[in-house]
Amino acid sequence: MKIAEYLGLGYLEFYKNKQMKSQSKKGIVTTLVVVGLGAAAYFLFFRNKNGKGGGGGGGATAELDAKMLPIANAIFDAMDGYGTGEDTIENQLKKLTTKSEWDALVRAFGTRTISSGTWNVFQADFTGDLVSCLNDELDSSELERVNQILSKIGVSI
Ligand SMILES: [Ca+2]
Repeated sequence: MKIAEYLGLGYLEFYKNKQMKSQSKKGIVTTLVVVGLGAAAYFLFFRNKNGKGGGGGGGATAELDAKMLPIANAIFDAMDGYGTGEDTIENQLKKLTTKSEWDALVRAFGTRTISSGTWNVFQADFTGDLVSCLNDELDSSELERVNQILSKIGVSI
């Protein structure tokens, strides 16, 4: 073997080695990128799934809850303080067209404290969800009317 050949072979070996190294480097980088993307995708999916199960995150549900918020607020205002705006409560509940909307309304209402009225020492404030607040504010004949309205969407309180 001529020295030039020897050098050439040596160079070829050196070159092959270098390529293999850079290929395995590329392989490691690719693996890291794939693992990273996988982890990111998993994290996003997991967080999304969690959001839906938890505090009412997910798209359509959150949208419907937001749509029901003005109704929840109007019903709250009708109950808050002295007296009760029965007509307002009934008119607001008549806006509901599906049980899903009722469920969204209950979520939008959440838990609230209804003032019994400023300086009302005869009755304590009431804290609860929509159903328990309505039960606290309405008398039996008013509740009957409310249930008649809600029966059209398959709800009874
Ligand atoms: Ca009241």
